[in-house]
Amino acid sequence: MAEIPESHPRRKSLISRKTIVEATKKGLLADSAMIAHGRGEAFDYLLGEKTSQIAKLSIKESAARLISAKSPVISVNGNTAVLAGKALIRVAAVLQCPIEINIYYRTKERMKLLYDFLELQKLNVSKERNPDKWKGDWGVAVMSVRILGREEDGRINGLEGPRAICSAEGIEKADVILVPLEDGDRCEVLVSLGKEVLVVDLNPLSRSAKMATVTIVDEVSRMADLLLEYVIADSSNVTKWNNNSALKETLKIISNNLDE
Ligand code: PTJ
Repeated sequence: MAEIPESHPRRKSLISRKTIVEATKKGLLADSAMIAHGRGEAFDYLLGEKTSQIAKLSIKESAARLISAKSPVISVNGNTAVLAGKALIRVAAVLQCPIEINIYYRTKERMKLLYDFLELQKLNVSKERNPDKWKGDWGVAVMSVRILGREEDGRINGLEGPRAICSAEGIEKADVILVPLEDGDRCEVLVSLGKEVLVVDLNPLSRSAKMATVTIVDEVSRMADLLLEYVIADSSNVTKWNNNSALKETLKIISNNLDE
């Protein structure tokens, strides 16, 4: 694929597309990953391709809930792993929580490819300098993040078939779950099991966006970088989050963009 010039106005979006195309060729992603990505891009365009004030608040709220959780977990699917895997490993290292690979289109081959991909990313992240304002031994913190998912020893009660499979030490045990690009049914069941579900989805009208405890309507890699800042800042101030009104606020941004 041709080099993308530094000056290209849509450089970031073109790089993400390239990442998705290359990961597809390697077998990491679902067949429909590009369709899902395209839908996300369309919503991001409507939102001005930037993190809104209300999205920042929802990320801050999610950071607080993850920090305050007894057993937090970060669930990643194919698209999330390739677009934001490194950033989410950094978040998991600061929180000292596991990452669980949990994919909608589950095959043993994809689970193994994603596991190897994330273990390699972990090694790369462990060699980075400490993130801004974080104190401690970064290499040790990163390498102690467990990548779960392949054990398949847990179940999500209330779901049938492969989508119920999870890790006993991860999603099954968790009280707070960050799940980017989640499907509506699973989100609903996880909430009904009493778990706090923090969803990342650029579509403010998706079923998961409406079902979640906190919905972050933002692009997953942008939000992951900001989430890292907030978990390091240790803002553990959980509020009575009104998700419905946050979603309405987001829809207003889309319609107000018409007037700009
Ligand atoms: O890896 P798997 O097997 O778990 O499959 C992953 C996909 C994403 C293919 C699967 O979960 C799927 O089909 O998802 P949907 O139902 O198409 O939903 C994807 C949602 O994520 C849509 O509402 C998109 O707007 C949103 N989305 C797509 N890309 C991004 C995004 N949200 C945030 N950041 C993105 N980069």
